[in-house]
Amino acid sequence: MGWAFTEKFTRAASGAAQVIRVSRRIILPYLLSVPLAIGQEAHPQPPPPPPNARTVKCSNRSIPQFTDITEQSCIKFIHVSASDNRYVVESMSGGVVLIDYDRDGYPDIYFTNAPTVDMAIKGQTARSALYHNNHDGTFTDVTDKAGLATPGFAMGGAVGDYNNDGWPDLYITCLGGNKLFRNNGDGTFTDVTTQAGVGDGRWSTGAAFGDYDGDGYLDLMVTNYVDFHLDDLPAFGSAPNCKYRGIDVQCGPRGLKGAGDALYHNNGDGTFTDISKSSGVDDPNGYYGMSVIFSDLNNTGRPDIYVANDSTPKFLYKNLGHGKFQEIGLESGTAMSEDGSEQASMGLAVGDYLHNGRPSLVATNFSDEYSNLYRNDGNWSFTDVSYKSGVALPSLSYVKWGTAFFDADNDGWLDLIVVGGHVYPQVDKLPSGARYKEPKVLEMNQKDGTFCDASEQAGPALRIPRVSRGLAVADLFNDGNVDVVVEDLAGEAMILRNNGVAGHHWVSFELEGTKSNRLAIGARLKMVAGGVIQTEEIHSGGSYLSQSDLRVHFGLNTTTKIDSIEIRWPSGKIETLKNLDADKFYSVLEGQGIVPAEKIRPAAPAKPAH
Ligand SMILES: [Ca+2]
Ligand SMILES: [Ca+2]
Ligand SMILES: [Ca+2]
Repeated sequence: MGWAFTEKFTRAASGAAQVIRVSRRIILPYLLSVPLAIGQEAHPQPPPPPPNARTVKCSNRSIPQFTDITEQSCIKFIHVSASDNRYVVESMSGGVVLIDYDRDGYPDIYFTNAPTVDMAIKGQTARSALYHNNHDGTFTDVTDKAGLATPGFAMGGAVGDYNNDGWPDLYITCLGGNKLFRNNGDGTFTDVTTQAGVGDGRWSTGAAFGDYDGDGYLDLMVTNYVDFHLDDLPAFGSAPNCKYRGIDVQCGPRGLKGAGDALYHNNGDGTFTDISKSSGVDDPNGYYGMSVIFSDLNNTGRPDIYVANDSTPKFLYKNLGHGKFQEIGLESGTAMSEDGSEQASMGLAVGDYLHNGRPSLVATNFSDEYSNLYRNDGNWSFTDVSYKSGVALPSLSYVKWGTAFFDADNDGWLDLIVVGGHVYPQVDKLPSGARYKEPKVLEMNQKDGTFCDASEQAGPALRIPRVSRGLAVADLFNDGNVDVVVEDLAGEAMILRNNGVAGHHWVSFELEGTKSNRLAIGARLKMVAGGVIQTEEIHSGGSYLSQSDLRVHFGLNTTTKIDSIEIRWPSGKIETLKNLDADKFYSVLEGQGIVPAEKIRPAAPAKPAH
């Protein structure tokens, strides 16, 4: 993708002195890569890890056990998959969306599904599924009543209350037309895509809600992948871009035309306006967009946007206000690998893993391309600490997708999980290297900016090789431990119950905005407890095409008291709560502090008149 880089480089070089410093670092690899880019394989071999890179296994600490409870949970979801993934569109689906659609305080689960190309050409669909959380470790399939079985050739989704009625709505990305489903509050959803004007129609992948202009209504960012049409299919193995280590594979994304991205402004009346171009996030060069997340990366109260692009540089959009964004991926150090290579980025995580009050960024990448941990040093400067922190090496050989920062052991420091699974089933024919099915990796925060690898100490379920894609986290059973939900492209979905670490405390907050958007997406929480300050933000989107719980969970280690928690609402209002007990779920209403849970939940809709 030399062309893509040229444009990026030109833009960067015309900037400030700081930009030139960054550029110099990448001139050399860029020049070297130009001749290779012509006729290169789908995924050129990236440079090996630095000689001092090493994996530190966790020791002298309790590692929480993750138990596969899928069978007992009565979740029987299996994603449709092709046996040989002859087309790139058959390799990418499988987003997990956690949505407490009935607002009973327990997260429910939506799994996206997509047909094979053969099925789609014949007009056949694949059934996505909504599972209601029964509070007792089991779930009930409520898809048909909800009306969410066949949104389309579905990829992933995001949750937001776009009309501020208190019922979380569902946006589903698809190939050839996305869907916005309004939650009616009675277990049913209505497809409002057309009146809302958010269908897009391209091959959409990532989606995230965020109120970028602070007007109290959630706007919507959508990333698009490849300009792909079922009636014009690229032939399997037909070009250099359709080869991997010498074997024939699906074509793409390299060699295929990319698709731009979209930002929709919420007009507050149930409609949206496409402001992609005027806001500067339309991606005119068509990078291969995957996941997207809103996060206020410089603590100004204005959410910025980070986009993972496959095989092209990632975008960091700084929110300038007045509906304008500036793309500063390269200048900020968050676009590429440390050596200046484009990476095939799939998933994203955001978290204050260092307790420095700033959200740092993780991007998951292809096999042999390390996952990036970009440490947020403030002032739009990020440092790639991927190898130094111990994050990169344990998952290096896998194709990495869904990911999340979450406090797995409730010690007050964010840990990191990532799921793997190759795109090409054909790699199993190769004598060595990556396999189609790959395990998961769990890395525990060592409180000093580094992580240790706990993948082999957290129970056997994590190490079973699978073809995973989406991942979302939530305390599914309200026991104080954050669980993990994974969707596989090929095979069954997986519920991993976190058994926690004894003696470690926690606290959880569910927020409702009044002036702010009602689900308080974008709210920032700063907690002082046990001598440390933790910060969190409420996010829509992220991971790989997935949505985690909107409640904010903090681990507290052995502390049982919270000194203070400061909430910066998306409206800009600051609210501080003091002296709270641990091991509780708190409901907070903007401007009124802690309230009973019923007070932040919407009333059931009136039964329609007969
Ligand atoms: Ca629920
Ligand atoms: Ca807005
Ligand atoms: Ca931890």
